[in-house]
Amino acid sequence: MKIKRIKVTPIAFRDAPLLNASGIHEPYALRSIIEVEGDNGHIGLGESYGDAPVLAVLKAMEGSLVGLSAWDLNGLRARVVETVASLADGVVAGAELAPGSHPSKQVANAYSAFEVAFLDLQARSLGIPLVELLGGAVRREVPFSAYLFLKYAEHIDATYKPDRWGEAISPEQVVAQAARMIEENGFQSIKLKAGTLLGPDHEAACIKALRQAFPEAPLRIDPNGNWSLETSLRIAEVLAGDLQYYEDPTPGLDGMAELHRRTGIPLATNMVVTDFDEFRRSVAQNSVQIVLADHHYWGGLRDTQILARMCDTFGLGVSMHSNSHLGISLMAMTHVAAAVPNLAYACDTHYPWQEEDEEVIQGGKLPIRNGCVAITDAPGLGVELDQDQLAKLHEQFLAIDIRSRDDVRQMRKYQPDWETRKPRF
Ligand code: GKR
Ligand code: MG
Repeated sequence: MKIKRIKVTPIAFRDAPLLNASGIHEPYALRSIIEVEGDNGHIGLGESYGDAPVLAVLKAMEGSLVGLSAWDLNGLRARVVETVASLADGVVAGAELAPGSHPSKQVANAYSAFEVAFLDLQARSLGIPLVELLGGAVRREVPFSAYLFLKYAEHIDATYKPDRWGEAISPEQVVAQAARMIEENGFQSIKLKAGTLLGPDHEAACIKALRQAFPEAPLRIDPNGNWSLETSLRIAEVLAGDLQYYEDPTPGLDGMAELHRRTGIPLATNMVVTDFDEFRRSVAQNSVQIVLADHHYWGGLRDTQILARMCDTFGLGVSMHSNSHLGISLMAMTHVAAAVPNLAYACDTHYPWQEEDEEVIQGGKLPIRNGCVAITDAPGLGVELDQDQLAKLHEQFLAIDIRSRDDVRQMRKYQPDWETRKPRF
């Protein structure tokens, strides 16, 4: 089976005013939707970042893959490497909180975007679920966690009406957000995004309130490296006993290693271990105990399985990181997670934050039941593209002026003197 046609479509969908270490989400998130058509008429789907530097590579790949065998993943990798090298001069910095958009990840993330679509095409052609190409499902239902954000009620500059979640600034509001997200999706684990301008003590108070409201739920807090070692040590003392793991409290492999040495608290990351070289360095100094994988920048579904195997070999836990995404990514995450035997923690997903009318797959948003996304027997990823929705979200992309995610620029609309400073606290 040869590749007959490739189409990469940038899209934009509404995103809530979620606070984080860089600042605040912009009113729209960007993604790329990838369609890979084989000469047998089947179409494989992929979803990746939509930021300009990533999009430039994905677009440049459109012509170079036609005629390649859909089974030739080594050939795909070689063509990605060639394309990235030919574009090297045009590269600009990527968003810090979306590690996959960083220039050093260009090959891994472009390869991943097409690898998923190639695997989807292969599986559809064989009439089997994609997970079977990954060795088969060790679980049919993949657990995800409630991913909470401190947030404003509305954007300062959006032209659309406020999202349905309302403000979440006080601990009581954060508990209400959790209750609603759990009620709607059945999540059993809870993660709070921290590192925001509200400060570590306020965020620790939110965790205390969550602990009281949900005494049994595993809890995580993720300040995205925005706390100094001293602050991380102080908050570790406050939250000792409340956390399942402490995610990226402080920057760098050295800082994380020192924090673990002094507290013994399990540390998770999607920031200091983002490739195999950082994995090696982390293992050498025991910087982290849980790696949050993300196929979008770890080089695809098969490399994510290799990462999981390495975690097993070195006695580390493995789970999954997420940025704002739609259903194709959710199903790619679910298929690979279903094929990872040592996945012992509920994965992250931003999916509940995405609006009902902005899913790009047929049938609308995928259900999350009992906190899990299920693998079905449908071929490939098990989802079909809704071309009308794709066209609508592409129009939306064309109508806005955001071309790369920039949460700092957005925060300056609220606070003109807002600066990039890490760690801030
Ligand atoms: O969407 O604000 C956000 C998150 O902070 C995201 O960008 C991070 O990459 O969710 C991510 C994380 O776990 O660090
Ligand atoms: Mg994180």
